[in-house]
Amino acid sequence: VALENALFHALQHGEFELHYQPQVDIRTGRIDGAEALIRWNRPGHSLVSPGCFIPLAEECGLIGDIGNWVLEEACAQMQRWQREGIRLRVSVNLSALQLEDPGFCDRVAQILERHTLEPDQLELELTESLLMKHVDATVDLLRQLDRMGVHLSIDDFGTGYSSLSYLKRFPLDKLKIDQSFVREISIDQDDAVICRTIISMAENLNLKVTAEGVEQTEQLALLAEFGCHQYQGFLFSRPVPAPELAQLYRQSQ
Ligand code: G
Ligand code: G
Ligand code: MN
Ligand code: NA
Repeated sequence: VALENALFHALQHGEFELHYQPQVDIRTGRIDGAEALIRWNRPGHSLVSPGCFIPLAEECGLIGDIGNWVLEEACAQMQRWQREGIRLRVSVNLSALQLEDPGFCDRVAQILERHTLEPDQLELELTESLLMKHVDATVDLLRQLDRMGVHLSIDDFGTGYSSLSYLKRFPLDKLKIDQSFVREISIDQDDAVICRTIISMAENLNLKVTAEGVEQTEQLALLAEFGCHQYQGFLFSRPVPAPELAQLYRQSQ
């Protein structure tokens, strides 16, 4: 309960911040996107990991408000960058509960409009388990978002228990290969085969592929050979505050 109260307080007192991890076009080496990742600067505490407080926010019902704050802040930041001549697609992680809000689609449309952004500048990251909940309602909602022009990706791809049938049912733009398959790609033949297979399947389904958790040049070389489009990982950069992302963007152009 103490932590729940602290989360509520954090939202009201502006203790949350977004960091951005570059997403890099493998062929050109240029940053063409960034994933927004929430950070909590809790006074008197060291950094609290979202891996810890996001599940708590989901349990105590604060995820809706926190998720809305994330969307709002990510779009505000895109607008600031746009004014500086930096044009990036920003991806935002969604929790299942956010899709249960019947007003979600309208809210996204309003936020984009208020920040004079094109819908295709925003990407929403969904997990397989999220897609498997309330399949029918989710399909409708995702179709609305897709018609609006918002991009949709599957996060942590390959780690869910779900069947692949949803790749046909949902209007997706991108698969993000989970970092667990990338980690040993250059030493484990099975992981290499999994990555290559995901990439070629995605190619055939007209989906883009982002590899996550790329830390070594050997991993990047293999992913490039397999035809992967984009990568994200400590090899290029950790998630960083917005001003640093702008610097990295300019250096990469
Ligand atoms: O940066 P990392 O430790 O930064 O993120 C840990 C976990 O928290 C990841 O699974 C990531 O998807 C999740 N996460 C980070 N930011 C957000 C957010 O804004 N919303 C949701 N739902 N999850 C987030
Ligand atoms: O679950 P999701 O993919 O949204 O979360 C991304 C998580 O992966 C964040 O916690 C982020 O900090 C972390 N991450 C990003 N790049 C790397 C990397 O190269 N190596 C490792 N170990 N973690 C990474
Ligand atoms: Mn993610
Ligand atoms: Na992921």
